[in-house]
Amino acid sequence: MNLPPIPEQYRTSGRIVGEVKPLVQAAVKPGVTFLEVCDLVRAEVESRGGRLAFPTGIGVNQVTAHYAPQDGNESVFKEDDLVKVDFGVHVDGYVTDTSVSVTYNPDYNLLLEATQKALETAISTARKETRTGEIGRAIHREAARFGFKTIENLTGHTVDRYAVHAGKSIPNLYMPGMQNLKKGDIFAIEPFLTLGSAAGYVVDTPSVTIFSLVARKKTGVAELDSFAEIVWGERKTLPFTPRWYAGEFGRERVQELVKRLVAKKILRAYPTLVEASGSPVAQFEHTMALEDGGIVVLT
Ligand SMILES: [Co+2]
Repeated sequence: MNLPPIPEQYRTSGRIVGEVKPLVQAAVKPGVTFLEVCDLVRAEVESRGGRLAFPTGIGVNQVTAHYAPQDGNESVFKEDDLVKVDFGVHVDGYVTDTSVSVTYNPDYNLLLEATQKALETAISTARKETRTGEIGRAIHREAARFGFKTIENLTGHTVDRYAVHAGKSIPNLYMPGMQNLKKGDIFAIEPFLTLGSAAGYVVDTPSVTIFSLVARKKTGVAELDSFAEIVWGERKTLPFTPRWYAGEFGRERVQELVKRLVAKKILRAYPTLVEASGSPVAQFEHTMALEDGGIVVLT
């Protein structure tokens, strides 16, 4: 039985990601601020008719995922940093997700090369193999070949309409008993590699800059409900960052509203994740579809 074709919006979303990615790679330079790169991603995505699927993540060195700078942040990229920019686009809710690593520090060249190779190996494995554990094994093996480790508690993931993580995971090392891929799945593969001497896993930090609505639910508190309603109107359950609403509500006020909605379990919080031993982490990511004819890379 042939599958219905994947929604055209996935291809549009992936094409936008593919066009914006080289602009991002070129923009990350010593002296450029984190916020300049976030603003560039947003402007380039929106001028092509897409929307951000989640707040653009800026991960410098050991900062591995889920960090979105807020207004007033004056941090700049430095000469010896390893920088990851993780961004995603949705078109009508259809999500594609990517990540690139950039460095001007020659000490990290091999780590970036190995991470890129691990992604390529993972994609060619996925062309022959629907067992997600085996894709993880291929990533891990490629990392080890270069003397590096993978981050064991971060994974690739299926995506769906208005969902960045749709249920299945693609691990970065062999894991038994995982749900396998099937035709029609759209998924991101994202190897994270770090030094052989590193702990090889990430931990939460107290910094939280990314949130999403758990559901559209009323609290009975007017100001909370009106904020949540605005978020729902723009994001549904897709992630957002307080910075996006600071203009409308004021920077401090948004932080306060968000905090109260997290306490009421209306919002989910995604803490910034860092490598446990403080080691630098590299990441590359593509989103692809498993169609009748095989794997099609969308991004
Ligand atoms: Co991803």
